[in-house]
Amino acid sequence: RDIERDVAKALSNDALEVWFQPIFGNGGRKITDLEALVRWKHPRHGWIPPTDLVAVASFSGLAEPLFRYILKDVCTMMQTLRAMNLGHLRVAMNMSPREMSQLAVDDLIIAKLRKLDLPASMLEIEITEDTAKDISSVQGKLAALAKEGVRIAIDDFGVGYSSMSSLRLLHVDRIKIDRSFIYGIAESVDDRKVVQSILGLGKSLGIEVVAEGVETEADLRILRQLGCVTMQGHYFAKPMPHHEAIDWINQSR
Ligand code: G
Ligand code: G
Ligand code: MN
Ligand code: NA
Repeated sequence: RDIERDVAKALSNDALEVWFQPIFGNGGRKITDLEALVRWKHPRHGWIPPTDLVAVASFSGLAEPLFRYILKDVCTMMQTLRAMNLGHLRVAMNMSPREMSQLAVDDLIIAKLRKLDLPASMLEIEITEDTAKDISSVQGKLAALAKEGVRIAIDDFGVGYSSMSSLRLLHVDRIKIDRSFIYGIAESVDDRKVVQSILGLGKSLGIEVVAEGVETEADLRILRQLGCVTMQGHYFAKPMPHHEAIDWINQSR
């Protein structure tokens, strides 16, 4: 189909962009990571949701080329950060359940990091709870990545399938609370309780918890009250192209 051909063309023409959104520690006071988010502006259809791009690529045999493309831009950002003496900042890359099960993501990542002499500890991968459904096909890959020093986060936590045991089996360093729970936090006691219990879970398992989708001052205040340390959202910063993200970091220092 047309769209499949367009993805192939975008990959060979270098027409995809990877944008970066800061993640903050210390109660929202200090940048700790950048989350990489792919962006594709189709010449006729405009901005295509990344999940659609990833889905099209995976059924047209382009999953690996797309993955390599994004990984390359992620590594370029890591190189930029190191050159600025900001090697303590990490870059987080999203991976769909399909990418996790179908691609040799561990080999691809480890080879790339070694080739560029980049420390594995600068990279975090974000998998979703649904990846944990098919635990046997991903456990070995995650173990290999964790052994190398790559960090592992569970994204969109609370809306998908995952078991408490999978958090241990999958070497999880971080849980990212789905932004649907943060959205209502100022109005909804129930959402606040969900967030509180995920924070408690993280604390008792020794897993860092990130609140995503922080959009207002009120969200921030409540999250701090609940003891949440790590946060991300439009209130702090939106996803930005490579150079804007670097300018943003320089200005906020
Ligand atoms: O950036 P945005 O809000 O449009 O992202 C929408 C969804 O697409 C999110 O679930 C996000 O995790 C996913 N996504 C963004 N970039 C990537 C990527 O590079 N790879 C994969 N697999 N998913 C991505
Ligand atoms: O599924 P995942 O958590 O990877 O989705 C990340 C997407 O969420 C990013 O593409 C980004 O565009 C979007 N996002 C980031 N911060 C906010 C926010 O504060 N509010 C909303 N509505 N979306 C956000
Ligand atoms: Mn994410
Ligand atoms: Na998320």
